[in-house]
Parts: sequence; structure tokens; C-alpha cells
Amino acid sequence: MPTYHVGIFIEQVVKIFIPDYNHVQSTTLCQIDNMKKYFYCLVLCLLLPAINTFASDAIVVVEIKNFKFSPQQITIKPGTTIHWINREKRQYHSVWFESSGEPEPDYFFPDESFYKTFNQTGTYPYRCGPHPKMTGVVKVAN
Ligand SMILES: [Cu+2]
Repeated sequence: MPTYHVGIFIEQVVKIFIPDYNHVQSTTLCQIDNMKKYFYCLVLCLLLPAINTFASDAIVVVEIKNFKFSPQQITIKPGTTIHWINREKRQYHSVWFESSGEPEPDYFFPDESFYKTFNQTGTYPYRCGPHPKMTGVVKVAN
């Protein structure tokens, strides 16, 4: 589960409810004396499990390490975004849906990412541009 995405998402939601959130960060939440803000925080905490479920459905992580996509094959629901992360020490890669007729995207380097959202059901094989033996499959099913 992409916990850090959940964190970013929650931060965005908090910023909507608490306009001076950036200022608040430099103090602490318990120093906010406005009851309205407490109330929003409370609601947010109660909603956390729901937000968590939503976020983990929306983004799935595929790691790239030792010249392998992991997991190599992944099944997702339509509308899901896959977040590929390069976990190598110094090797770049790409995620190329060659058979879909797409042009090869830019290589991405260690700690960099590639994102793609899948809205249509189907099976989408892909490979790494510079390393043709590196292959993966995305299955999109309801
Ligand atoms: Cu590669």
C-alpha cells in the first residue's frame, strides 16, 4: 500500500479544511484554539480508514530493482494509476508499452518515477526500452 500517497492526500485534505495549515505545521495542532478546526480534524480522523481504502485502490506501486519489475504481472481496476519507482543504485530504465504503439518514454533514474493511468479493461504488456528482456504485464479488469 502506498502509504506516502495516503499521507500526501491527507495533507491536501487538511489544507482544504485548515487554510493556515502551513503556519500550523510550525507550531502544533493542539495549539489551534479554534473549535471548528478541532471538529474538522476529528471528522478527518474518523474518515481515515475510508480515505485509506480509496487511496490504495487509486495508486499501485511497481518497483524496479535488479533489472526486474516487481510485481512482474499486476491486476488492477479501471481508473487505477500505476506508479513505477526505480529502486536501482545507478541504472536507468523505462516503461514502454511498445505493442500499444506508444513512443518510448524517457528513461528514469534511481529514485525517479513513471506514472500511467489505466481506464480501459484489457491486458497491457510492456518492456524496458534499453533492456528488452525486462518485461511486465498490466491486467485491467473489473
Ligand atoms: Cu531497464
